[in-house]
Amino acid sequence: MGNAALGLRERLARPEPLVMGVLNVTPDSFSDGGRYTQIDAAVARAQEMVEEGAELIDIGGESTRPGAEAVALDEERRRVLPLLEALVERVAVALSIDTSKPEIMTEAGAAGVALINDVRALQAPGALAAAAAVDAGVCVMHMQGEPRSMQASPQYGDVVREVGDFLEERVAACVDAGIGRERIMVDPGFGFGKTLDHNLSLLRHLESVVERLDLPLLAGMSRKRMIATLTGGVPADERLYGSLAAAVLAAERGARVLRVHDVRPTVEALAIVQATIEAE
Ligand code: 7PJ
Repeated sequence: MGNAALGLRERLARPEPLVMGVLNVTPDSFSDGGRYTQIDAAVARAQEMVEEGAELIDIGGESTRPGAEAVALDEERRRVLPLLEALVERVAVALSIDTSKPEIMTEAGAAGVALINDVRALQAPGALAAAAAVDAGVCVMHMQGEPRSMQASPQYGDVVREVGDFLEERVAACVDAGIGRERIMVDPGFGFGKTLDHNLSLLRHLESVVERLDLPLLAGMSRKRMIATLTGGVPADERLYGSLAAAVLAAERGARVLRVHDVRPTVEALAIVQATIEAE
């Protein structure tokens, strides 16, 4: 049975927000040991996140952090495909592949992935067609520039309007390519070619983005620099409290999927949000 059969779409139709756990497989994420050890470690981490309440696991083999260099196709394939195949067999939640490469989309589709998560919004040549041919959802994200240089000097007239315009255009491109609206999620791309003020405007006005696009919205702010900047520059593994506040604010404004590193704390925080939304 393909992992896609686990019903991400049905899950998104329910009102509770869901947590996507981040599983990075860049060389520094599960250091030392051979390839099997790395796969075992990554599978164990995925299982841990599922036990903590993750309903989606996002597998990423290309670092898209500010300043990161591009990764070659073969290298990305080697990082993510054996792991994806192992996870499809061993975890009982939907799997997402964080990629911009059409070849990886096709191969991940054959392996049973449930979501194609593309920070470049399917703009690479061949990506729309590759995603359209896979039986999976897609997440299109806004980014200004490219990871290597995107934080140099991000500029917008009206960030909320421009991000909305871009997402609307990409949704239309998806639909034209044969990707039905029921398969599409959108993401404003926190931290991707945005200053702190841009990120905060997007968060403050997230509800208007949700209403404009009228599609499930994914928000990823976990441990990002915007959290550090607002909390005195704390290192990445000490950004939990700020990350939780950001996830709560996004969920309260209508985000349906929260992409996070700290699954259990986020699941617990979101339980309070959802109970409050449902209260009399
Ligand atoms: C995001 C992502 C995000 C989506 C990364 C990091 C950078 N995919 N992949 N949204 N961020 N859809 O986690 O710091 O915000 S990688």
